[in-house]
Amino acid sequence: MDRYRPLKIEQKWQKKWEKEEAFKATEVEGKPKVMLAEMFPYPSGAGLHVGHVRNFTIVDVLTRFFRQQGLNVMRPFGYDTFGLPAENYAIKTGTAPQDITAVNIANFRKQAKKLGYAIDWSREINTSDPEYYRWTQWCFLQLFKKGLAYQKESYQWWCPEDQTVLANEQVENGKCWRCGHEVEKKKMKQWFFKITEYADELLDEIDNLEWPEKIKVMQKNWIGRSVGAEIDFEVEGGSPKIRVFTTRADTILGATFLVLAPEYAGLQHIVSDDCKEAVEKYKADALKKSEIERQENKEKTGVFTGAYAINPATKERIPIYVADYVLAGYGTGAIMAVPAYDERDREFAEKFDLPIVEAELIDKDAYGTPKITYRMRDWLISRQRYWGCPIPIAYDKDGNPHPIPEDQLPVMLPEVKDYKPDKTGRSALAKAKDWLTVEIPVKDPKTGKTHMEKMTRETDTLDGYACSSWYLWRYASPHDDKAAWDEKAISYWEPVDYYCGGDHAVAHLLYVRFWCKFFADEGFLPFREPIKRLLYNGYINAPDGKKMSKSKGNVIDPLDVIDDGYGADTLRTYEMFIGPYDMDAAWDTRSVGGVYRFLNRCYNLCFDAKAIRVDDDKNVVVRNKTIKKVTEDIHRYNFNTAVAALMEYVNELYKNGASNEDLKVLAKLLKPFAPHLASEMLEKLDSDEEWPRWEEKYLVADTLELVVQVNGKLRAKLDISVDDLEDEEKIIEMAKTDSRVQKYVKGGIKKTIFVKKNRLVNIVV
Ligand code: ANZ
Repeated sequence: MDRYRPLKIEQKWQKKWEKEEAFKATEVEGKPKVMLAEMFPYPSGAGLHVGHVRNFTIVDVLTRFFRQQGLNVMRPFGYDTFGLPAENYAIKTGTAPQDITAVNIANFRKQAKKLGYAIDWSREINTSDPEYYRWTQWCFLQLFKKGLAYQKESYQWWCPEDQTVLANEQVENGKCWRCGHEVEKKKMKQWFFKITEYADELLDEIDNLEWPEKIKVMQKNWIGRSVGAEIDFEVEGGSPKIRVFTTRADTILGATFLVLAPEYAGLQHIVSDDCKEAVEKYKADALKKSEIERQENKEKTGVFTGAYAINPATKERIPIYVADYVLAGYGTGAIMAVPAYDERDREFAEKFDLPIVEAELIDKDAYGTPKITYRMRDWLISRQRYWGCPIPIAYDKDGNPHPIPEDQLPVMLPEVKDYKPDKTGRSALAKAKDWLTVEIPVKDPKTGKTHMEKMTRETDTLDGYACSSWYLWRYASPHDDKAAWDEKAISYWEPVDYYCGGDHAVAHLLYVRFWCKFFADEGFLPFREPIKRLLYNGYINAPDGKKMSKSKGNVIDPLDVIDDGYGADTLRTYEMFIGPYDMDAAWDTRSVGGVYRFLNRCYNLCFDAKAIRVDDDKNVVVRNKTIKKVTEDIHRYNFNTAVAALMEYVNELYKNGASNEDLKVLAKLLKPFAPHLASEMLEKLDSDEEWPRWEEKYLVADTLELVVQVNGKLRAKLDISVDDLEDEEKIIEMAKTDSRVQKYVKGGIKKTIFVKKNRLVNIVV
């Protein structure tokens, strides 16, 4: 008997696919398309891990599924290569990040090919390639032209020992991650993208997206629209008025003091002379805390400013405090404290012995003006780092920023020897003396004449999230040197139909949406939402259920599974079988073996001459049922139950014997998961790969009655299939949208309850 030899089979098919450029995508006018992508990886030195494999395989299953259905499919690939790991390695070893990155990409590519992914390798992109970042710079310039890229002073974490700016995640318990020195906040000029300009649209359109509910909620909370009012309070002694933001203007009669954020602009004009020292000291301490720490429910701290304001409603004189529970970047950075109604204010009042007045509520609009505030801030994009996309700006002698003309792009990253930031906190680019000076054409506003002017380049680079904010569009025309993306290609392929990732629920996904709306407004994009459907996959944990980490020594290298002789098909199928795709799952080595045995059984059914052959009729019911189940499961992203259905099917075929048709169906349904083995089977069966259809007539007996109640009263009975009973979302949707039910739920649904064992849905309105 012939034996299943995965490595041999896989090599054979991978070679063939490579040679034939089997997955190359080209636009075909009028032919329906599907575009799919994963969140492109950072190619780390450690290579692909189990999480990548899960993520990429989900995309691959869908890719192959749609290909087999005859759709025009594009599945590109890319690398998100700028960032700190390569830079830190460069600082430590002196190796250029460019070189490190090239090695890591080559490794990732090799590994991805070993997994048999149906990637169009001609559409491979790399964000640190000048061919790519030229257009990241172009994107920046468009935002700059419209005033959506701007500079302002902002507080940054600063390590006085390393003389460097730190990102939030590089501050551990108030100390520098590298040297352990206590960090400070330093005021520095930084670049921002004005994402807040699109806050309303970003919020309002979330509901229309086919995205997981939890991601939608996270995005909404992040944007955090808050409807309230701004109210002005006069300050005694003629200092400028203090404007507060409140969502409870109706509580103003109970406002017994004001609180300012320590960073409040103009604080120095308010504080009385004898309180200056105490306020300064308090401020210095507060700046060492992160916003998260400041919002933690610890004992309230604060300090009196020595100044008083007048409550415009009661006309009473109320003290002004500074406290770090009031944040600088939210609202106006000042609040009216109403201890009788607000918990935080109450704690503060109790600690500082301030009056707590249970005043009556008044009309919201009596004082102040309506105001909408957002929790989301503008996006800070400048990094004092070498290994990033250079910001295409230069400064004249007065320090005014000028855009580098588009025809001078890309602003190339210069080669340097030492990648460390300089002592003033500027990136290593500041040490590239030749690179630093540039001549730029400047138009004289009076004469209209253009002359060349010597300027100094910006030494900040862009946040890596800027590079990943437009890469999905680059896939449409990845090597275009005329434009960031080709208009025709992008209107054919995009928006992206399926996007899959297990990270970046908020930042990245919000940034892409923001850029999309901006470029749509500028006439560069024919759509306003970049991603139709999002799949958010769970983590794969170590066999002990804990997160895999090098330090715990519990890391599973997915490629060991291949090299141990199990092969890529087993690895892929196992990671789809491991559990619902959106839930975390623990690696189980025994189960890997189980999947391998299953594939082996598939192989033997097809290739073992002794396997029993039967008529097509014999398995017609189970065959049709399996087609339906696997098709619908893949559509619903239930990859694990699709694999389980294939396993059951194979069991049946072992029991009953298999016909040629049974085997063809098996190979076709198996192909998205185990493409090499399935190709080998299809070749032997002399079959195409076209996705099979089921015939309803073989599935009839399987309907049940579902009872729908509204507030406990029977409103409809529906006929549903047995399989539907497993799908709560679908059941509830069918119940809600039934014409007999609809008139009772018009006023809005409070809750739906599905009792599976009674086949009953109760809708509470
Ligand atoms: C008086 C008041 C009375 C408030 C009351 C609340 C309850 P959201 O819903 O999150 O927008 N606030 C305003 N600016 C702040 C800042 N920079 N830092 C910390 N807190 C701030 O919350 C708005 C409420 O949070 C505002 O309404 C203000 O307190 C506080 F019974 O004003 B309120």
